[in-house]
Amino acid sequence: MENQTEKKKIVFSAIQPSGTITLGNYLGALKNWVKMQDEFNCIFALADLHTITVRQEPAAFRKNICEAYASLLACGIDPEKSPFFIQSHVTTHAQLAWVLNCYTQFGELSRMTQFKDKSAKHADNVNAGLFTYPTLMAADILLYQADMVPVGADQKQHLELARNIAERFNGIYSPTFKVPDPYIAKSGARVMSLQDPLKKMSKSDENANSFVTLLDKPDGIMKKFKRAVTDSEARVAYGEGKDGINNLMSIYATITGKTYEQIEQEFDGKGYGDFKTAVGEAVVEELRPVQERFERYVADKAYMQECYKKSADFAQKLSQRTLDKAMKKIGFVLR
Ligand code: ATP
Ligand code: LTN
Repeated sequence: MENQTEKKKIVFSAIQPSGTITLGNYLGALKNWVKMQDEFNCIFALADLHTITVRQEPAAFRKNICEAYASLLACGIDPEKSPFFIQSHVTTHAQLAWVLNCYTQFGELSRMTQFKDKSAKHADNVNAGLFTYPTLMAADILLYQADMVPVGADQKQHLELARNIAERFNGIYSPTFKVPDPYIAKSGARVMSLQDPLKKMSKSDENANSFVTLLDKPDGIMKKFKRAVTDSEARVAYGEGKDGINNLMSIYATITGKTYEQIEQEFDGKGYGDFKTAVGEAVVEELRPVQERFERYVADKAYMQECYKKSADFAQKLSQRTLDKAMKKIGFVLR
């Protein structure tokens, strides 16, 4: 937290504690968060307020929050460098979200594909929070005057909305919010389901074979990769109509740093079985140290509490400045 100097760019991102963190979350977002910590002033959050847009069972929700916090520490998020707080601990998020709701059009929110997908999936609970979720996400980002937001490709539309809201507000009043840029990595930004490679890998998929979590045991990971859906061509090569193989190649490339060409050469003349084993082994090795650290963190509740408390104090102070600035411009009388 000491290095929050003025010059470095500000990075903000968050993840929902909606289940066990997947390989998709890790490769699409978290790996980049960890890398960005030295170069930028990073601030990270567990977006627990977002998670209740889908009904949660209280005990499981509480457990998911603790485990997600420990998982991110295990991935290498260092709260000494990058404040890492729990969204509901910082009061400004819900406050600014309300304000921004009044600067967001019904039509804009209606176009969000995540809203359409999730309301189809949870047809019995299409609540107002699910609909206004992107304004809360905009508040998260704009409160910290973030320059950059590292996310997976599925969040691009929400980021564009956050930019539009910021520009609209700045246009009505005067420059108030930094207009943030998405940071979407070239590799790993869209990890697909291992069972249906046309769908994104998601922690809330009913089919557990479709995703790999950060906490899956090595033999479980190997099994899931061996069962991964591919095609009948039996040639390890990137190409149209080979979505399953393309996905495995993308996972392997993101972890090993190899190019698709190098991978094609490496598996020239070999079958899908060998390739799937290699991808599974690469994932197991990548996750091994994360899993070891997870066990230590999750057992140390006192340390986690100290980290999220300190981080929330920092975030509350910093974000209050932006909230006050915005409210003053609107005409509110500050306390
Ligand atoms: P849910 O299944 O509950 O909707 P999720 O798995 O999509 O959750 P989030 O918590 O919404 O995960 O996302 C956290 C971060 O991980 C975001 O930056 C998101 O873009 C990224 N992400 C999620 N799924 C993938 C994926 N399959 N590939 C790459 N990045 C992903
Ligand atoms: N909406 C994101 C999680 C999220 C987020 C954010 C990401 C909540 N607030 C702010 C980046 C910045 C998701 O569901 N993946």
